[in-house]
Amino acid sequence: MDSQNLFAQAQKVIPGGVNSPVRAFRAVGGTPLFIREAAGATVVDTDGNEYIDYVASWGPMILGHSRPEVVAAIRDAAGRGTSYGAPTASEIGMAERLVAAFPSIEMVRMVSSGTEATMTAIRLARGWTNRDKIVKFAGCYHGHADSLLVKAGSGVATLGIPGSPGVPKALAELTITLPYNDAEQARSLMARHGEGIACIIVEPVAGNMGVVPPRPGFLETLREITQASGALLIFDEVITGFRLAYGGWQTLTGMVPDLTCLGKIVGGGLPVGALGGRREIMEHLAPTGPVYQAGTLSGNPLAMAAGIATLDILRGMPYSKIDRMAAELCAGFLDLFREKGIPVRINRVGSMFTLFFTADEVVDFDSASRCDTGLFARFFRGMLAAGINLAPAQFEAGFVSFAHTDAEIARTVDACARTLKSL
Ligand code: HOZ
Repeated sequence: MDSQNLFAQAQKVIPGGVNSPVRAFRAVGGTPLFIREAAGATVVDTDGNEYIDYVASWGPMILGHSRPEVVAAIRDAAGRGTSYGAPTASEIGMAERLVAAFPSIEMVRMVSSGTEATMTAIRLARGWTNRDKIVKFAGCYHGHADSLLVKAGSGVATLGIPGSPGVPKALAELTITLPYNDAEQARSLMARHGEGIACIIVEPVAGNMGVVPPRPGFLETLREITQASGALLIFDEVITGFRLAYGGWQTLTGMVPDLTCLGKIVGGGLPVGALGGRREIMEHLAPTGPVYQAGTLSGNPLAMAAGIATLDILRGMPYSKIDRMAAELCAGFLDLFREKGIPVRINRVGSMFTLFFTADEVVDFDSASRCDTGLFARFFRGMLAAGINLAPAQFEAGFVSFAHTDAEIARTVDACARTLKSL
Protein backbone atom coordinates (compact mmCIF):
# COMPACT_ATOMS: atom_id res chain seq x y z
CA MET A 1 0.00 0.00 0.00
CA ASP A 2 1.31 3.50 -0.75
CA SER A 3 2.22 6.11 1.85
CA GLN A 4 -0.86 8.21 1.10
CA ASN A 5 -3.30 5.37 1.78
CA LEU A 6 -1.35 4.26 4.83
CA PHE A 7 -1.37 7.82 6.18
CA ALA A 8 -5.16 8.05 5.75
CA GLN A 9 -5.56 4.69 7.50
CA ALA A 10 -3.09 5.63 10.26
CA GLN A 11 -4.94 8.85 11.08
CA LYS A 12 -8.03 6.82 11.96
CA VAL A 13 -6.27 4.94 14.75
CA ILE A 14 -3.18 6.99 15.67
CA PRO A 15 -3.40 10.71 16.63
CA GLY A 16 -2.14 12.59 13.57
CA GLY A 17 -1.19 9.25 12.04
CA VAL A 18 2.20 9.24 13.77
CA ASN A 19 3.77 8.17 17.03
CA SER A 20 5.99 11.25 17.29
CA PRO A 21 4.67 14.63 16.08
CA VAL A 22 7.43 15.92 13.75
CA ARG A 23 7.02 12.82 11.59
CA ALA A 24 3.58 14.04 10.47
CA PHE A 25 5.15 16.49 7.96
CA ARG A 26 2.94 19.32 9.32
CA ALA A 27 5.83 21.78 8.94
CA VAL A 28 6.55 20.89 5.33
CA GLY A 29 3.20 19.71 3.98
CA GLY A 30 2.44 16.53 2.10
CA THR A 31 2.37 12.94 3.21
CA PRO A 32 4.98 11.41 5.49
CA LEU A 33 7.01 8.61 3.96
CA PHE A 34 5.94 5.27 5.34
CA ILE A 35 9.19 3.32 5.37
CA ARG A 36 9.25 -0.26 4.20
CA GLU A 37 12.93 -1.03 4.68
CA ALA A 38 16.36 0.54 4.99
CA ALA A 39 19.95 -0.51 4.38
CA GLY A 40 23.17 1.49 4.51
CA ALA A 41 22.39 5.14 3.78
CA THR A 42 19.18 4.32 1.89
CA VAL A 43 15.57 4.17 3.06
CA VAL A 44 12.82 2.77 0.84
CA ASP A 45 9.20 3.82 1.26
CA THR A 46 6.13 1.65 0.79
CA ASP A 47 5.72 3.04 -2.73
CA GLY A 48 9.16 1.62 -3.58
CA ASN A 49 10.93 5.02 -3.80
CA GLU A 50 14.52 5.08 -2.58
CA TYR A 51 16.01 8.02 -0.71
CA ILE A 52 19.50 8.91 0.49
CA ASP A 53 18.81 9.29 4.18
CA TYR A 54 20.10 12.10 6.42
CA VAL A 55 17.48 11.59 9.16
CA ALA A 56 19.22 8.42 10.38
CA SER A 57 16.27 7.73 12.69
CA TRP A 58 17.00 11.20 14.19
CA GLY A 59 20.57 10.25 15.00
CA PRO A 60 21.04 6.65 16.09
CA MET A 61 21.99 5.08 12.77
CA ILE A 62 25.59 6.29 12.66
CA LEU A 63 26.69 3.00 11.09
CA GLY A 64 23.89 3.14 8.54
CA HIS A 65 20.74 1.03 8.49
CA SER A 66 20.70 -2.77 8.89
CA ARG A 67 24.42 -3.02 9.62
CA PRO A 68 24.93 -6.82 9.41
CA GLU A 69 26.86 -7.18 12.71
CA VAL A 70 24.17 -5.25 14.60
CA VAL A 71 21.33 -7.23 13.01
CA ALA A 72 23.15 -10.49 13.83
CA ALA A 73 23.62 -9.43 17.45
CA ILE A 74 19.91 -8.64 17.78
CA ARG A 75 18.93 -11.95 16.15
CA ASP A 76 21.28 -13.86 18.40
CA ALA A 77 19.96 -12.16 21.54
CA ALA A 78 16.33 -12.62 20.46
CA GLY A 79 16.91 -16.35 20.11
CA ARG A 80 17.70 -16.42 23.83
CA GLY A 81 14.58 -14.50 24.89
CA THR A 82 13.49 -10.93 24.37
CA SER A 83 13.00 -9.66 27.92
CA TYR A 84 13.55 -11.15 31.38
CA GLY A 85 12.96 -8.29 33.78
CA ALA A 86 16.10 -9.45 35.57
CA PRO A 87 19.78 -8.47 35.49
CA THR A 88 21.97 -9.74 32.64
CA ALA A 89 25.70 -9.82 31.90
CA SER A 90 25.12 -7.67 28.83
CA GLU A 91 24.02 -4.75 31.03
CA ILE A 92 27.40 -4.85 32.76
CA GLY A 93 29.08 -4.97 29.34
CA MET A 94 27.19 -1.84 28.29
CA ALA A 95 27.85 0.02 31.56
CA GLU A 96 31.57 -0.82 31.41
CA ARG A 97 31.83 0.52 27.87
CA LEU A 98 30.14 3.81 28.86
CA VAL A 99 32.33 4.18 31.95
CA ALA A 100 35.43 3.58 29.81
CA ALA A 101 34.33 6.08 27.15
CA PHE A 102 33.35 8.95 29.50
CA PRO A 103 35.79 10.17 32.17
CA SER A 104 32.86 11.81 34.02
CA ILE A 105 30.91 8.56 34.28
CA GLU A 106 31.61 6.10 37.09
CA MET A 107 28.21 4.41 37.20
CA VAL A 108 25.38 3.96 34.72
CA ARG A 109 21.63 3.36 34.90
CA MET A 110 20.10 2.07 31.66
CA VAL A 111 16.57 3.15 30.72
CA SER A 112 14.47 2.86 27.56
CA SER A 113 14.57 6.34 26.01
CA GLY A 114 16.37 9.66 26.13
CA THR A 115 13.28 11.16 27.76
CA GLU A 116 13.58 8.70 30.63
CA ALA A 117 17.28 9.50 30.98
CA THR A 118 16.75 13.27 31.30
CA MET A 119 13.65 12.85 33.48
CA THR A 120 15.62 10.64 35.85
CA ALA A 121 18.59 13.02 35.79
CA ILE A 122 16.36 15.92 36.86
CA ARG A 123 14.78 13.89 39.66
CA LEU A 124 18.19 12.75 40.82
CA ALA A 125 19.53 16.31 40.79
CA ARG A 126 16.53 17.48 42.81
CA GLY A 127 16.90 14.61 45.27
CA TRP A 128 20.66 15.09 45.58
CA THR A 129 20.51 18.85 46.17
CA ASN A 130 17.15 19.07 47.98
CA ARG A 131 16.29 21.94 45.65
CA ASP A 132 13.35 22.19 43.26
CA LYS A 133 14.22 24.69 40.53
CA ILE A 134 15.99 23.71 37.35
CA VAL A 135 17.54 25.74 34.53
CA LYS A 136 17.29 24.87 30.85
CA PHE A 137 17.94 26.80 27.65
CA ALA A 138 15.33 27.93 25.12
CA GLY A 139 15.35 25.71 22.05
CA CYS A 140 17.09 22.83 23.81
CA TYR A 141 14.90 19.74 23.79
CA HIS A 142 15.45 17.13 26.46
CA GLY A 143 12.53 14.81 25.74
CA HIS A 144 8.96 15.28 26.85
CA ALA A 145 9.04 15.01 30.65
CA ASP A 146 6.85 17.69 32.27
CA SER A 147 9.66 19.83 33.70
CA LEU A 148 11.51 19.90 30.40
CA LEU A 149 8.79 20.87 27.93
CA VAL A 150 9.13 24.57 28.71
CA LYS A 151 10.36 26.57 25.67
CA ALA A 152 11.61 23.35 24.15
CA GLY A 153 13.03 22.73 20.69
CA SER A 154 12.37 19.95 18.17
CA GLY A 155 8.66 19.22 17.56
CA VAL A 156 7.60 21.67 20.26
CA ALA A 157 9.35 24.46 18.36
CA THR A 158 8.19 23.16 14.98
CA LEU A 159 4.56 23.15 16.03
CA GLY A 160 4.97 26.51 17.80
CA ILE A 161 3.83 25.18 21.19
CA PRO A 162 5.35 27.46 23.88
CA GLY A 163 4.64 24.99 26.66
CA SER A 164 2.23 22.08 26.72
CA PRO A 165 -1.27 21.89 28.18
CA GLY A 166 -1.11 19.07 30.69
CA VAL A 167 2.09 20.34 32.28
CA PRO A 168 0.93 21.76 35.64
CA LYS A 169 1.68 25.47 35.92
CA ALA A 170 3.18 24.90 39.35
CA LEU A 171 5.70 22.49 37.85
CA ALA A 172 6.50 24.64 34.80
CA GLU A 173 7.24 27.52 37.18
CA LEU A 174 10.09 25.52 38.62
CA THR A 175 11.81 25.49 35.21
CA ILE A 176 13.79 28.64 34.49
CA THR A 177 14.64 29.16 30.84
CA LEU A 178 17.60 31.18 29.59
CA PRO A 179 18.93 31.94 26.10
CA TYR A 180 21.43 29.35 24.84
CA ASN A 181 24.97 30.67 24.52
CA ASP A 182 24.37 33.58 26.91
CA ALA A 183 26.91 32.93 29.65
CA GLU A 184 26.34 36.28 31.34
CA GLN A 185 22.60 35.75 31.88
CA ALA A 186 23.34 32.33 33.34
CA ARG A 187 25.99 33.82 35.62
CA SER A 188 23.72 36.59 36.83
CA LEU A 189 20.80 34.19 37.47
CA MET A 190 22.98 31.86 39.50
CA ALA A 191 24.44 34.76 41.46
CA ARG A 192 20.91 35.81 42.48
CA HIS A 193 19.09 32.48 42.83
CA GLY A 194 21.79 29.80 42.76
CA GLU A 195 21.01 28.39 46.19
CA GLY A 196 17.52 27.30 45.03
CA ILE A 197 18.62 25.67 41.79
CA ALA A 198 19.09 21.91 41.56
CA CYS A 199 20.72 21.73 38.16
CA ILE A 200 21.46 23.26 34.81
CA ILE A 201 20.68 20.91 31.93
CA VAL A 202 22.10 21.66 28.50
CA GLU A 203 22.77 20.07 25.13
CA PRO A 204 26.51 20.82 24.88
CA VAL A 205 25.99 21.14 21.13
CA ALA A 206 22.35 21.97 20.56
CA GLY A 207 20.73 19.69 17.99
CA ASN A 208 17.04 20.27 18.54
CA MET A 209 16.72 23.90 17.38
CA GLY A 210 18.81 22.84 14.44
CA VAL A 211 22.53 22.48 15.13
CA VAL A 212 23.90 25.33 17.25
CA PRO A 213 27.45 25.03 18.58
CA PRO A 214 28.33 26.39 22.01
CA ARG A 215 30.21 29.69 22.00
CA PRO A 216 33.69 29.48 23.49
CA GLY A 217 33.38 29.85 27.26
CA PHE A 218 29.61 29.17 27.47
CA LEU A 219 29.79 25.62 28.79
CA GLU A 220 32.85 26.45 30.89
CA THR A 221 30.85 29.21 32.59
CA LEU A 222 28.02 26.76 33.29
CA ARG A 223 30.56 24.41 34.88
CA GLU A 224 31.97 27.19 37.04
CA ILE A 225 28.64 28.61 38.26
CA THR A 226 27.08 25.23 39.03
CA GLN A 227 30.14 24.22 41.02
CA ALA A 228 30.05 27.49 42.93
CA SER A 229 26.36 27.16 43.85
CA GLY A 230 26.22 23.43 44.54
CA ALA A 231 23.90 22.75 41.58
CA LEU A 232 24.56 19.82 39.25
CA LEU A 233 25.58 20.31 35.63
CA ILE A 234 23.80 17.84 33.34
CA PHE A 235 25.01 17.32 29.79
CA ASP A 236 22.29 15.96 27.53
CA GLU A 237 24.43 14.03 25.05
CA VAL A 238 21.54 11.97 23.70
CA ILE A 239 22.38 13.25 20.20
CA THR A 240 26.09 14.07 20.57
CA GLY A 241 27.04 10.90 22.48
CA PHE A 242 29.16 8.73 20.15
CA ARG A 243 28.16 11.06 17.29
CA LEU A 244 31.05 13.53 17.50
CA ALA A 245 33.66 11.14 18.87
CA TYR A 246 33.82 7.77 20.61
CA GLY A 247 32.44 9.25 23.83
CA GLY A 248 30.82 12.66 23.61
CA TRP A 249 31.37 16.39 23.37
CA GLN A 250 32.97 16.14 26.79
CA THR A 251 35.53 13.65 25.43
CA LEU A 252 36.55 16.17 22.79
CA THR A 253 36.76 19.11 25.17
CA GLY A 254 37.80 17.56 28.48
CA MET A 255 34.77 19.03 30.23
CA VAL A 256 33.39 17.15 33.23
CA PRO A 257 29.64 17.44 33.90
CA ASP A 258 28.11 15.86 37.02
CA LEU A 259 25.58 13.79 35.08
CA THR A 260 25.36 12.77 31.43
CA CYS A 261 22.27 11.62 29.54
CA LEU A 262 22.69 9.30 26.60
CA GLY A 263 20.40 7.53 24.14
CA LYS A 264 20.06 7.09 20.36
CA ILE A 265 23.45 5.63 19.19
CA VAL A 266 23.93 3.81 22.51
CA GLY A 267 20.92 1.66 21.57
CA GLY A 268 22.13 0.85 18.07
CA GLY A 269 18.63 1.65 16.74
CA LEU A 270 16.68 0.02 19.57
CA PRO A 271 14.87 2.02 22.28
CA VAL A 272 17.50 2.96 24.87
CA GLY A 273 18.51 5.76 27.19
CA ALA A 274 21.26 5.92 29.78
CA LEU A 275 22.14 8.13 32.70
CA GLY A 276 25.69 8.23 34.04
CA GLY A 277 27.79 10.20 36.45
CA ARG A 278 29.83 10.29 39.62
CA ARG A 279 29.45 7.27 41.90
CA GLU A 280 28.27 9.22 44.97
CA ILE A 281 25.49 10.90 42.98
CA MET A 282 24.45 7.79 41.06
CA GLU A 283 24.25 5.78 44.28
CA HIS A 284 21.54 8.18 45.38
CA LEU A 285 19.26 6.23 42.99
CA ALA A 286 17.18 3.36 44.38
CA PRO A 287 17.94 0.74 45.59
CA THR A 288 21.16 2.20 47.07
CA GLY A 289 19.58 5.62 47.54
CA PRO A 290 16.15 7.17 48.01
CA VAL A 291 15.51 8.58 44.49
CA TYR A 292 13.17 6.19 42.73
CA GLN A 293 13.37 5.07 39.13
CA ALA A 294 12.42 1.74 37.54
CA GLY A 295 11.50 0.12 34.23
CA THR A 296 10.33 -3.29 33.04
CA LEU A 297 12.34 -3.01 29.83
CA SER A 298 15.34 -1.15 31.31
CA GLY A 299 18.55 -2.86 30.18
CA ASN A 300 16.56 -4.95 27.69
CA PRO A 301 18.76 -7.74 26.29
CA LEU A 302 18.03 -6.94 22.63
CA ALA A 303 18.77 -3.26 23.15
CA MET A 304 21.99 -4.08 25.01
CA ALA A 305 23.07 -6.43 22.20
CA ALA A 306 22.40 -3.82 19.50
CA GLY A 307 24.10 -1.07 21.50
CA ILE A 308 27.18 -3.12 22.36
CA ALA A 309 27.59 -4.30 18.75
CA THR A 310 27.32 -0.67 17.58
CA LEU A 311 29.80 0.68 20.14
CA ASP A 312 32.31 -2.10 19.42
CA ILE A 313 32.31 -1.25 15.73
CA LEU A 314 32.42 2.50 16.41
CA ARG A 315 35.46 2.24 18.67
CA GLY A 316 37.66 1.63 15.65
CA MET A 317 35.98 4.02 13.26
CA PRO A 318 37.63 7.17 11.87
CA TYR A 319 35.19 9.91 12.86
CA SER A 320 37.21 12.28 10.66
CA LYS A 321 35.70 10.47 7.65
CA ILE A 322 32.06 11.35 8.41
CA ASP A 323 33.10 14.84 9.53
CA ARG A 324 34.83 15.39 6.17
CA MET A 325 31.86 14.08 4.20
CA ALA A 326 29.49 16.34 6.13
CA ALA A 327 31.84 19.28 5.51
CA GLU A 328 31.86 18.53 1.76
CA LEU A 329 28.09 18.23 1.70
CA CYS A 330 27.64 21.55 3.50
CA ALA A 331 30.25 23.28 1.30
CA GLY A 332 28.43 21.98 -1.79
CA PHE A 333 25.09 23.29 -0.47
CA LEU A 334 26.60 26.70 0.41
CA ASP A 335 28.15 27.21 -3.06
CA LEU A 336 24.84 26.46 -4.73
CA PHE A 337 22.83 28.77 -2.46
CA ARG A 338 25.38 31.57 -2.98
CA GLU A 339 25.15 31.18 -6.76
CA LYS A 340 21.37 31.30 -6.54
CA GLY A 341 21.49 34.35 -4.22
CA ILE A 342 19.41 32.78 -1.44
CA PRO A 343 20.85 33.67 1.97
CA VAL A 344 21.37 30.63 4.19
CA ARG A 345 23.54 29.73 7.14
CA ILE A 346 24.85 26.25 7.71
CA ASN A 347 25.86 25.20 11.20
CA ARG A 348 27.88 22.00 11.29
CA VAL A 349 29.61 20.23 14.14
CA GLY A 350 31.28 16.99 13.03
CA SER A 351 28.76 14.90 11.13
CA MET A 352 25.67 16.84 12.26
CA PHE A 353 24.45 19.88 10.37
CA THR A 354 21.51 22.21 9.78
CA LEU A 355 20.86 24.44 6.82
CA PHE A 356 19.07 27.51 8.22
CA PHE A 357 17.08 29.71 5.86
CA THR A 358 18.31 33.02 7.25
CA ALA A 359 21.02 35.56 6.42
CA ASP A 360 22.07 35.91 10.06
CA GLU A 361 24.25 33.82 12.27
CA VAL A 362 22.25 31.25 14.28
CA VAL A 363 23.48 31.20 17.86
CA ASP A 364 20.33 30.58 19.91
CA PHE A 365 16.62 29.90 19.59
CA ASP A 366 15.72 33.52 18.79
CA SER A 367 18.04 33.59 15.80
CA ALA A 368 16.91 30.11 14.71
CA SER A 369 13.26 31.20 14.88
CA ARG A 370 13.90 34.04 12.45
CA CYS A 371 14.40 31.49 9.63
CA ASP A 372 12.10 31.45 6.62
CA THR A 373 10.35 28.18 7.44
CA GLY A 374 8.16 28.46 4.32
CA LEU A 375 11.26 28.46 2.11
CA PHE A 376 12.68 25.57 4.11
CA ALA A 377 9.48 23.62 3.42
CA ARG A 378 9.78 24.23 -0.33
CA PHE A 379 13.42 23.20 -0.28
CA PHE A 380 12.57 20.08 1.72
CA ARG A 381 9.87 19.04 -0.77
CA GLY A 382 12.21 19.62 -3.71
CA MET A 383 14.93 17.53 -2.13
CA LEU A 384 12.47 14.75 -1.31
CA ALA A 385 11.27 14.70 -4.91
CA ALA A 386 14.93 14.44 -5.93
CA GLY A 387 15.44 11.41 -3.68
CA ILE A 388 16.92 13.00 -0.57
CA ASN A 389 15.40 12.38 2.87
CA LEU A 390 16.05 15.35 5.18
CA ALA A 391 14.38 15.93 8.56
CA PRO A 392 10.92 17.39 7.84
CA ALA A 393 11.42 20.49 10.01
CA GLN A 394 13.77 23.47 10.16
CA PHE A 395 14.59 22.93 13.82
CA GLU A 396 16.31 19.56 13.49
CA ALA A 397 19.73 18.19 12.59
CA GLY A 398 20.86 16.20 9.56
CA PHE A 399 23.29 13.33 10.06
CA VAL A 400 25.98 11.78 7.86
CA SER A 401 26.70 8.13 8.67
CA PHE A 402 29.59 5.77 8.06
CA ALA A 403 27.42 4.12 5.41
CA HIS A 404 27.27 7.23 3.22
CA THR A 405 29.63 7.17 0.26
CA ASP A 406 31.32 10.06 -1.54
CA ALA A 407 29.12 9.25 -4.54
CA GLU A 408 25.98 9.66 -2.38
CA ILE A 409 27.26 12.98 -1.06
CA ALA A 410 27.85 14.13 -4.66
CA ARG A 411 24.35 12.93 -5.67
CA THR A 412 22.90 14.91 -2.78
CA VAL A 413 24.66 18.10 -3.88
CA ASP A 414 23.44 17.44 -7.39
CA ALA A 415 19.87 17.03 -6.09
CA CYS A 416 20.27 20.37 -4.31
CA ALA A 417 21.32 22.02 -7.59
CA ARG A 418 18.20 20.67 -9.31
CA THR A 419 15.98 21.67 -6.39
CA LEU A 420 17.33 25.23 -6.37
CA LYS A 421 16.48 25.65 -10.07
CA SER A 422 12.83 25.43 -9.18
CA LEU A 423 12.95 27.36 -5.90
N1 HOZ B 1 12.37 14.65 18.95
C1 HOZ B 1 12.97 13.89 17.91
C2 HOZ B 1 13.94 14.71 17.11
N2 HOZ B 1 14.77 15.58 17.80
C3 HOZ B 1 11.94 13.32 16.99
C4 HOZ B 1 11.88 11.89 17.14
C5 HOZ B 1 10.99 11.17 16.14
O1 HOZ B 1 10.03 11.72 15.64
O2 HOZ B 1 11.30 10.03 15.87
